[in-house]
This record gives sequence, C-alpha cells and structure tokens, in this order.
Amino acid sequence: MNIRTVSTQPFPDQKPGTSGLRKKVPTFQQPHYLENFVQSIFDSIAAPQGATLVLGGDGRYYNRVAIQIILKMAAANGFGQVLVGRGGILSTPAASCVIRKYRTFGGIILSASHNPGGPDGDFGIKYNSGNGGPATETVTEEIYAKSKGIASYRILDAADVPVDQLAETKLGNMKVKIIDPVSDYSELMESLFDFPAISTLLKSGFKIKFDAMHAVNGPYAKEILERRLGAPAGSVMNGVPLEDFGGGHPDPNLTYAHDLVEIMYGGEAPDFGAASDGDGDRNMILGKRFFVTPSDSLALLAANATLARGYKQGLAGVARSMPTSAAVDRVAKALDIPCYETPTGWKFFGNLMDAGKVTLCGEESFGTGSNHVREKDGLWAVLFWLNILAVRKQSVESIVREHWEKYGRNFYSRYDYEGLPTEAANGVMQHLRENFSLLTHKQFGSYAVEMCDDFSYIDPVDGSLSKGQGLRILFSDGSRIIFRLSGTGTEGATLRMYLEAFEADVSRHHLDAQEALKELIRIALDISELQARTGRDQPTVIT
Ligand code: G16
Repeated sequence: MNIRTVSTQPFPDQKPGTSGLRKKVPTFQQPHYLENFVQSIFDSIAAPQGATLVLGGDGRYYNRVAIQIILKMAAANGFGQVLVGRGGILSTPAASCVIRKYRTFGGIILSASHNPGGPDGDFGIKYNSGNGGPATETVTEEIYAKSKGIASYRILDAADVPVDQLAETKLGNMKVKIIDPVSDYSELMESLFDFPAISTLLKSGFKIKFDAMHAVNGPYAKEILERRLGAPAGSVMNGVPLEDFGGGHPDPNLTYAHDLVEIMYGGEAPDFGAASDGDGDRNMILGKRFFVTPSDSLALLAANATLARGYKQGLAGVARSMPTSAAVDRVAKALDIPCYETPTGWKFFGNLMDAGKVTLCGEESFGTGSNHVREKDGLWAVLFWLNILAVRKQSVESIVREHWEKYGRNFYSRYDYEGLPTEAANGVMQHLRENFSLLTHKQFGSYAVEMCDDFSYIDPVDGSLSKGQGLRILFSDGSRIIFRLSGTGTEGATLRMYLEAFEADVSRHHLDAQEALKELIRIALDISELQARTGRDQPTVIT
C-alpha cells in the first residue's frame, strides 16, 4: 500500500458558507484545492481508525473525479469502510438517511445544491456528522481553521475504484461498498406515509407532475412515485440526472422550474405539481394554477401532521429559520407546542431535533423536513402533501384557503439581487445598521417600526452563539422586512430582501402577494437605498 504525503499550501478562501464549501468548478480543479479541504475535514473530525464514512453527491460535473480523490484520501487517512452511492450518486436527504441507518461516523456530500452545474458551473462539498446532519458551526469553523494552516495531505496511490455496480472492493486496507442510492431512502418514506392511500388517489384519476429538473431526484421520484405508488409513467418529468442539469438552474421556484409552472398553469393542468432541486433537498408545491409558498407549506404540514402515519403521535415542536414567515408560529400556538426561530441554514435544526425539541422544521427557501433525517427533504415534502391530499380529498387550493381562514394569511415574498459587487452589497447592510436608531419607532405609511436588530441566536442545546444572521426591521403589526447576505453564492454578493405582512381579513386573502406587499416593498427599498447603492432597479429573482 503506497500512501503519499503531498506538500501543499493553504488556500485563503475555504471558509464553509451556509451549507458547506461552494465554488466554481475551475476553483475546485486547481491542484490540491479539493484535497486541502478534504484533509482539513479529516483533521477536524478526528475519526477513529477503521471508521465508516458515507460518500455521494448529486451527480453534477466533477462529482466522479471528486469521489475518486476522496476515496483515496479516506483510505490513506485510516477509514475502514466507505459506503458510496452507485455512480457516486446520493441525494442529500438519502445521504443523511444512510448515515443514520448504518450509524456511520459521518458522511461527505458533494453538491452545490440548486446552483447550476457543468464545467463553468458550481461544485460543492460538505461534511455531515453521525446524526446525519450538516456539521455544526463549531465543526465548520474548525475545518476552516485547519485549511488555513495546512501543509500536507495524505492520499493513496491506487487505480480508480469502479462505482457503477453494486459491489464491495478494497482500496488499500479500506473496504469500498457500492450501495443502491435509492432503496434505503424509499423504505424510510414507506414507513412514514400511507402508501396504499396515496396509491389509491393516484390511480383514481388524480394527476400529478413531478419535475426532477434533470437533477438527482429523478431516479428517486421514478422509483417512489411511478413504481411503488403507481403514478402513470411520465408523471416524473426531466427525470434523467445530467451533469449540467440540461443547462438549467436546478432551483425549484416559479422562475427556474418554468417547464412545470407552464404545465400547472396551462389548460389541462394536473391536480398537483412539485419540483425539487439539484441535490433533492428543496421542494416546490403547486396545485392547479396555484402556488403554495414554502412558509405556508411548512405551516400546513404542521397543522395536518397527524394525518400521516409517521407523525400520528403529534409534534414535539417546530422550528423555522428567521426569515421564514411566522405562519407556522400560529399553528404551533394553536397546537400549544414550542416554535423555535433559528438562523438561516439547516445546520441549526440538528441540535433541536437531536434533543427531541422539534419534529418539523423549514425555511422559506423551499426547504421542509422533519426528524426522519437531518437534512431538508424534497420528496418527503411531496409525499407528505400527497398523504394529506389522499386523506382530505380536497384540492391543494381549498386546503390552503381553509388554512388561511383559520390562521390568517402571512403574505410573503423574497427579492434576490444576485451577483452584486461585494462593496455595494456590504454598503446597503452597513447603511441599514447605521440607521437602526433613526428607524426605530418611525411611522412609514401604515407601518410603524417597533424595533431593528442584527439577528443573533443562542443554541438552546449547546449554548453556542451565532451572530450577524440578518438585519430585521420589525413593525408593530407583526410585519417584517429582513435583509441578509447569502452564504451560498459563488459570484460577487447576493443580497436577499424578505418581506412579510400578516392579514387576518379573509376578504383580502385572495390578493396577489406582490399587490398585498406593495407598500412594504416600497418602504424596504426606500430605507435601504438599495437601488441607488447597487444600481439595480429589479431583483434577479422574486419568490
Ligand atoms: C440559501 C437559503 C437557505 C438554505 C441554504 C442552503 O442560503 O437561503 O435557507 O439553508 O441556501 O440550501 P441548499 O442546501 O438547498 O443550497 P443563503 O445563505 O444563500 O441564503
């Protein structure tokens, strides 16, 4: 066995963001770049000799190359076994499921999620701990610290391992086991939801369309929706994963999932539509000519959770990221369960779930999940919805409208300004921070500012403090404007502006969100001076 110790120099830019390290493919292709980060992970987690690791990714460009490098480095760093999804494929929730099911030490997931792929697209890598969830900030900070001082990495000199057939091979002293990426996950889904009831619904003429966006969930959706549940062939569209996602932007929202949106708003629209992203953890839910906001979807799943087998006992609590609308807070109040508000990023939910404090959680960025794994889970959300639809036998739209009648409607929208010059984006944030005291208690049209702050969070489980998590302008009627800089972008800065207004009056629930939020949007643009400071009249994406 020939283990090489390779001398290297640190790269200054290996600080993990909201969800791991995400960079352009050519950045990862630089000599030693991936190796440095992987060695920094291994040095930080200090796995015992012989430990087992899970490895897989969303199949994007560079996935296969990275898999081979990581396998050889794992062998040289004393791992005993690596479980690899066939073809190097594992959706993010499936990786979490496999880590938990086989109680492995942890796992490495290769994905840049919803970011575009291909030779000029994005690539990413993140470490998930033994609970199946993204490493906590304490661990990612440690990885970053190691990356800044790295002088060498270890790698085995060996031929590539075949990963396209289910098999067990040896790499040095380490076992490499190629596993079916879909089966463990499918079994888990079957244990949570009433598959016979969903199957009856799907065979009764209730039509669905699932857009896998040429990303990792294609094989998962085909297996579960078409094979196990009997949806007609073709219910899954764009179901073949491609290294560049067919040139698309695999982000399930009204802008990027346009193929599906056209179908769902067209003449012969199916009853239910859904899409998921590059690595299968995000979801978008649509009814016939009707869009369900992710924040509403989370609230609705919480309110209807006991209709699904896996949640019959009720919920211990719920959690949402700070910018996510407070719709779920109202449900939690009615159910008399705790509701936690965390910073953006799934890693903050893990501790709460491990401690048994929450069962369901979600983010406005098309992410919903539960304690069945420690990642958000796109297909899980789709199955949860189908289970509710199978029991309630109503349309998506009527279920949502009834929900609003009961709890009120939280009008919600997010404006993304992508690819801004970093200084301009920082300038907007700085300007807002400096004006906090001037804004407080000021009246803007029908809105009065109650308080402003830079959100910080003390983890109730481990006591860790996360600061600088987004600027909040909170109004006396519960409306909110939030500004945040993205931690997942790979080009310039992305500034996100989140807007929320609560409406109890049912006669106004039919309004379009942009119409209902018009005044708040104007106020947000005024006080931030965003347009003047960035030179942008329009956001890149509105969700
Ligand atoms: C964005 C979203 C977050 C989400 C994160 C990772 O982060 O705003 O809510 O947790 O992406 O999601 P995914 O793993 O699907 O990429 P940011 O920092 O860009 O706002």
